[in-house]
Amino acid sequence: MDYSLCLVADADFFKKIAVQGAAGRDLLGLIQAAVRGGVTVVQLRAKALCFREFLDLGLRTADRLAGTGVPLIINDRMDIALACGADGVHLGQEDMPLAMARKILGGDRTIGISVNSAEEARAAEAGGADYIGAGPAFATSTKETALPVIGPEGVRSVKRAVRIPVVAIGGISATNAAEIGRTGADGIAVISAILGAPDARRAAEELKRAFQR
Ligand code: TZP
Ligand code: MG
Repeated sequence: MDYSLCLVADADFFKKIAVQGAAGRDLLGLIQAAVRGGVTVVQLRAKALCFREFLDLGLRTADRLAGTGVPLIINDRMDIALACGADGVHLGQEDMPLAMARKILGGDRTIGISVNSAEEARAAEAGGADYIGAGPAFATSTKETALPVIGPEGVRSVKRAVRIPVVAIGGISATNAAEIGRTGADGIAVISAILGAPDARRAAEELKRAFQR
């Protein structure tokens, strides 16, 4: 799996952030544009949607991604991941325990685990995670979190601690993506740098270029 550019498609983003002109923008259209720009993984995140709304979004996203080779990962919600036939789930430290998720999802599908330290990363790897989401890499206003910013140094220490792929998240933009690239991280995950950009496709292209440099 190519983790180099993960779009965390947050259905609540346009409600939380006052991005000029972004109100009511079509998330599916943005996902599709971002995939054309080189996004390699789409993770759907929707804290405020009810089951039916999330399911509908998941099914429609899966439909759009069919044939692109870009996997669909569902944030937090095992029920939604199973119901829409997603390629995997992404779980935080307070979500369903990894061992339980693996039992339900089986060995073939992907499980990503969010970590804030090298210690949490080691535990996730030992527990059978497929990849790590490490962050917040930089300060971000997209997610309300009390977790400390780990910085590029923190991302580097997570990367050194495990053999599975490490994706950095939090406050990543085309301006600082190269710095994350130098940590050895396998990828970057972004919300606002793509969903908040005037042109999602171009934003993805720029992030990709910046990270690989
Ligand atoms: N987890 C850690 S930071 C974050 C998540 C979901 C938010 C990332 O959003 P942005 O806009 O890319 O900083
Ligand atoms: Mg979570």
